[in-house]
Formats: sequence, C-alpha cells, structure tokens
Amino acid sequence: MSAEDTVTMFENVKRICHDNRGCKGLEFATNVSDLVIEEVGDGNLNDVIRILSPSFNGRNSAVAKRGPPYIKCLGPEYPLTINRNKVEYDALLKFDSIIPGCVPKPLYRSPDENIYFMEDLKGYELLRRLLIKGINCEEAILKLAQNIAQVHKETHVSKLSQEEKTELTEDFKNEEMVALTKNFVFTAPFVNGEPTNQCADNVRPLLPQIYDAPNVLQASERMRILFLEKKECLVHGDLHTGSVMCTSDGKDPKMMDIEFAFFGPCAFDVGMFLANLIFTFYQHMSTQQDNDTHRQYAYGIVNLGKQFVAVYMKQMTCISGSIENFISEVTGFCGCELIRRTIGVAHVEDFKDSEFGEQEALGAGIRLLQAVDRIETVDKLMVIALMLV
Ligand code: ADP
Ligand code: SR1
Ligand code: MG
Ligand code: MG
Ligand code: MG
Repeated sequence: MSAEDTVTMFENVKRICHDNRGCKGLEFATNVSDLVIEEVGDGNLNDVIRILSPSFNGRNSAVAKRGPPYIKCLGPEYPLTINRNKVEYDALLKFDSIIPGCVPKPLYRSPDENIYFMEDLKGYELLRRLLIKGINCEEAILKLAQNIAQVHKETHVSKLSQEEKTELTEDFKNEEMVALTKNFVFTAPFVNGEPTNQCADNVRPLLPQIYDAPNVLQASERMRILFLEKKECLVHGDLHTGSVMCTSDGKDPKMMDIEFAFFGPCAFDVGMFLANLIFTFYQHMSTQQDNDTHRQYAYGIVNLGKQFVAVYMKQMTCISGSIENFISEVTGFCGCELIRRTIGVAHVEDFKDSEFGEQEALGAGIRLLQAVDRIETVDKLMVIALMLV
C-alpha cells in the first residue's frame, strides 16, 4: 500500500467511525482522535489495516478491508470490481451464521466507502506461515475440514428449497471474481506466453509437458467448465493456506478472505486446500538444513492432507450423490492450483527460497491432470502426485 493510500484509507475509516459512532461494531472507535493504525495487508488484491483505540476498555481494535478498483498485484490496468467488498462481508455474515466463531466476526460495513470492519485476530498467524515454520497444525487443519464441510452441507442444493437455492445463487453469483479465477487459475497458466505468467528458470524445461500435451490442456479445460457450471453449494472460492489464521500453536482455525465466495462445486475448496498442503510438503522436502526433521514434517503433512479429506467426506456422507466423482474432481482442481501457483501470476510464499520445491510442485500438478480420470481415492492422489512408492 502506498503511503498516500494508507493515509486516505485511514481518513475514510475515521470518517466512518465518526459518522456512525455508537453503531454496533464500531463502539471501540468512538473517540476518533484516539485512533492509530498499523498496516497488515500482505495479499494480492486488497488494502487491509488494523485500527487501534488504545484508551478503549473493551475490544480496542478491529481490522478494516477495502479493495482498490483493480487487481492490486497487477496494477491499475487490470480493473476489478469494488463490489467484492460487499460480497465478502455478506459471505462472512453467512459463514458466521453457520460456523459461529470460525471466521473473524464481521462488525460493520460502509457501502459508500466500500470498507468493512471485522474482528482483529490478534495473536493469530496465517496457517501458511505456521506450516512454513514447521509448527504442528493438525488440530487446525482437521477442524478446518469440519468447518468447511459444515458450510458446504448447510448450503448444499439437496438441502435447499428452490427459493433458497435461487436466493443463494443470486446473492453469491460473484461473476467478476469467478471470472478472475477462470482467467488466472484455469486459463492464463495454460496459455504459452500469456504475459502475466511468471516462471522460474529451472521450471521452464517442464513447460512442454503442459503446452505440448493435449491431455493436460483438455483436463484443465474440463476443470474450468466444471468450476463454472457445477452448482452444488456455497464455496469459499480461495481456500489456500493463506486464507486461514490460527493461534501460533496451530489451533482454532479462522477462515478469512472470502471475497471469491460463490455457488459452485464443493471439490474446488478441497482441491485448492490440498494443493497448498502439497506446497508445504515440497517446501520441507527441499529444505537442506536438518533434513530428517523436515522430511518427517513433510510426510506428516501428507497424512494430514489425507485426514483432511477423510474428515470432510465423513461430514458430507449425509448428502446423497455428493461423493460421486468427488475425488476425481478434487484431483483436477488440485492439479490446476499446483500449476497456476508455479507458472501463473500468483506464486506462493512457501517457495520464496526454493525454486527446487516449485519445480517439484509443478511436476505433481502435471501428473494429477494426466491421471485425473484414474484417481478415485485420496491415497492414490497422493501416490501419483508425490510419486510415493
Ligand atoms: P487479500 O484479499 O488481499 O489477500 P486478506 O483478507 O487475506 O486480503 O488480508 C490480508 C492480510 O491481512 C492477511 O493475510 C492477514 O495477514 C491480515 N488480516 C486479514 N484479516 C485479518 C484479521 N481479521 N485480523 C488480523 N489480521 C488480518
Ligand atoms: C491475479 S490472481 C490473484 C490471486 O490472489 C488471490 O488470493 C486469489 O488466489 C487470486 O487467484
Ligand atoms: Mg488473502
Ligand atoms: Mg483475497
Ligand atoms: Mg516467484
């Protein structure tokens, strides 16, 4: 965020707090002259700040989020709807009603400024960062599996009346954000030479395995169509390990960053999350120092990935028909996420110091798309992705 953007956002936040003083959610900010800010945003799309009111006795801080009218990591020549702020606030309200306490509490939204306020997850850290550090996150990951299954189950087509389905589909059509995923997850990475793609030198020799391989390109296209057309339940839409915050000892997961929420296929959330655990696996496998500890942690992550899917599926068994083709769909979405995060525009922090890990993860993505029709269990998914014997 530029210094100018930070000042403008803080001025807007102060005005909202002043004009709406006493409103539920904004009580902590009644004394506007008292407020101070810290910048906390580190994502690809939005500006996020923490507002503190040091003299307030109760909750003395909140986090405010707003989206510039373009894709932040690409710049103003890539326009993006500011309505994502409303969709995210509505999705937070919805998730909070289904899994209370498992998302940051939504506090207030100002439609004029397109800024919303939520609970400050003080002391919480991104799950991705804890995994990079090698912290045991079993409790958070298995709880997350239950939480996302709960959201999928409660909003599943088979549980909704026609009216409820129409309402949820309309409320979370989220066309612009769905189009962003269509473009940057399912399309651009699969187009050789697309200008937003970024690729490390050691990864480049693998590219012909994508661009010269009709089966891989066809599989990605099928996943794109499934993503756009399968209307199953309300999905998070961007469920990677940087969209979850937990306590520093890997507990109490809070799902956040829900601006991509839409009515779509449940396997999309599961596949994306699994791919991000595979990034953790390769990051630790490619760490040179203290190799045994890191390898042990990496294999623990594979097991956790399998348990994540098992816990999720157990919760979903009451949804008839939902499990048909489920693992094959998870495989395809997982493969696309592995590929787009290694050769597309948005890479992951896990490989900041490891191009070797990035190359391995890309190989895993290619193998999954090659085998998508032959994978019916998560065990097989892991064996093929990670070339386990
Ligand atoms: P983006 O859509 O740009 O990725 P996020 O919603 O992920 O934005 O927020 C960016 C970062 O801000 C997160 O990665 C996290 O570090 C921090 N953050 C977001 N929401 C909160 C919160 N409620 N409490 C504390 N930190 C938060
Ligand atoms: C331009 S793509 C940016 C990516 O960042 C977001 O968090 C989503 O994952 C999106 O695909
Ligand atoms: Mg984010
Ligand atoms: Mg986001
Ligand atoms: Mg990079």
